[in-house]
Amino acid sequence: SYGPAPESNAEAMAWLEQHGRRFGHWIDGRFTAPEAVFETRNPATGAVLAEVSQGSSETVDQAVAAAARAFPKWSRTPGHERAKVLYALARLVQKHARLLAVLETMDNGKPIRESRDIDLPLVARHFYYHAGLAQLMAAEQPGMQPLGVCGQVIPWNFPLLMLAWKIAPALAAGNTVVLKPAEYTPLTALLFAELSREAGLPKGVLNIVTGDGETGAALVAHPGVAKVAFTGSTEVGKRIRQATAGQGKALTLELGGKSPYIVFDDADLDSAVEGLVDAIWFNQGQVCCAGSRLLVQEGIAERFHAKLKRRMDGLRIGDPLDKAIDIGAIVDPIQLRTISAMVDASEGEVYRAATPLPQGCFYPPTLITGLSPAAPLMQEEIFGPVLVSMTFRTPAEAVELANNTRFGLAASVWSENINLALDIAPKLRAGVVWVNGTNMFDAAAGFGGVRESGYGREGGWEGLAAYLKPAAKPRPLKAIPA
Ligand code: TXE
Repeated sequence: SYGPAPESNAEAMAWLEQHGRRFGHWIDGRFTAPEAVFETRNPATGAVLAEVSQGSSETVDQAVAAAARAFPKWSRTPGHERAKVLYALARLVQKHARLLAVLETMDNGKPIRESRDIDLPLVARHFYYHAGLAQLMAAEQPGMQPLGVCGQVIPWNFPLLMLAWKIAPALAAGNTVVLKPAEYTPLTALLFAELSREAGLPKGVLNIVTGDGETGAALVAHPGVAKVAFTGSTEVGKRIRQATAGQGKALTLELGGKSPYIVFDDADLDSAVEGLVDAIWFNQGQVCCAGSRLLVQEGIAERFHAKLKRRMDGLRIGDPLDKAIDIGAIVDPIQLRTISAMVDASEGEVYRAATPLPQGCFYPPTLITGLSPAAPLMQEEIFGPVLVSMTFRTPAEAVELANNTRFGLAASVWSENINLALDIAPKLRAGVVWVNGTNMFDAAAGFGGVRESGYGREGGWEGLAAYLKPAAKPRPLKAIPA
C-alpha cells in the first residue's frame, strides 16, 4: 500500500450482504426476484462482489410497461415538483457519497481518489443543475413536452456519472426511464435505484434492468421506447442507429474517440505534462475523450518525451481503494487482453513506465513513439493507459494530423501564445476543444462529438432539449386584459 490505510469497504460490503449479494432488476419501485444471474467482480482482486440478473426481453417489456404507466402523471407533474425530487436525489448522492464511491471503485477498479473527488461531485452537480432546469423549464421552453419512455444504455467507465448524465435531464424534462447499466459495473445503479425511492421518485419513473448487450438491444428495439440514449463503443452505436432508424425514435449517441493533445514549442511544458497525465491516465485511459494521441512540435519532442517518461515512472499503480494510488485496475480481463494485444502488435517503440506493477488486472502507463499517422494504433481507440505520440513542424501540419481521424470528440491545445491557440482551436474537428487544459466538464456545458464520435449533446439546455419535443397542441394563450 502507498497510502496510510486503504479506504474501508465495510459499508459497501454490508450493503451487498443486506441483499444476499444477489440482485433482481429495479422495476416499478422495487427489486424483482433475481433471474438468470451472472457475476460482477472486483477487477483489482478478482473477487466476486455479487450476482446480478440477466434481463430478458420479457424483463424489458415489464420495465417499459412500468415506465409507460408512470409517464402520464410524471409528465404532468409541475417542474418545481420534479425539481424537488431531483434536489433530494442530489442531496442523497452527497449523503452517501463515500458508500457510492467505494462501491464504484470496487466494481470498476478506478482509484478511490477519482471516484471520491471527481465522479461523485460531478454526479451530485448534475442532479442539482437539472433540478434547476426542471424549475425553469416552463418559462424557458414553453410549448415543449417530454417524449415518453426513454431507453438508456450506459458503459462501464463512469457507471454512476453516465447514469446521472442520462437520467437527470430525462427526469427533469418529465420523461420516464428504463436504464441498462453495463454488465461489468451494475452495482452503483442498483444502489442509486434504492436512493431514488428515498428521494420520493414515484414508482415506475426510473427502472433499472441489468444484463449484457442482448438486454441492451431488446431495450433499444422496444416499440414502447420513444427515445434512445447510448454511450459506448462506436461499433454498437452504429448498430443502434441502424436499429432505430426505421422506428422514428429520437436518438443521441456518445461514442469513441482518439482525441489529439497538441503541444507547441512555446507551451509551459511542465503544465502540459501534468495535463497529459490527466488526459490519458485518468481512469486508466478508459475515457471516451482521453487525450490519447500526442502531437508534439518537433523542436521540443525529445525534451518533452523525457519529462513525460520521468513523470510516468512516478505514477503509483495498485489497490484502487488506496487513497494514494494514481492508476487502478483495468475494468475486466477481457479489456486487459485487448489492450495488451493492441500494444504487442504495434510496430512502434514502446515505453512502459518503470513503476512496480501488481499482479492481476493492471496495465502500466505506456508511451508509443515512431508510428506512422496511418498505423492502426494512431487510428484506433485503445481505451487503456496507452499514449501514442508523433511530431509536427508547423501549426498547419498540427491541424492536419489532428483531424486525420474518423473520430471527433475532444482536443487539447497547449501554447503560451493565445493568438496561436485560438487560431488553431476552431480548426479542430471535435465536440470540445480545451486550451491549456483538459478534461474540464460541467453539467451546464453540452458535451458530445462529431463524426464517428456520435451526435447530440448531453448537459446544458441543449442536453435537455434532446428530451423534449414541441407540444402536440399549442397552448391556448390567456387573454391579455386591455
Ligand atoms: O462496449 P459496448 P464494451 C469502447 C472502448 C472499448 C470497447 C469495448 O474502445 O474498448 O468499446 O467495450 C451495451 N445494443 N467503449 O464491449 O459493447 C453493453 O451491454 C444495445 C467506449 O464494453 O459498446 C453496455 O451497457 N446495447 C466507450 C454498453 O452497451 C448494447 C465506453 C457499452 O458496451 C449492445 C465503453 C447492443 N447491440 C466502451 N451491445 C465510451 N465512448 O465512453 C452492447 N451493449
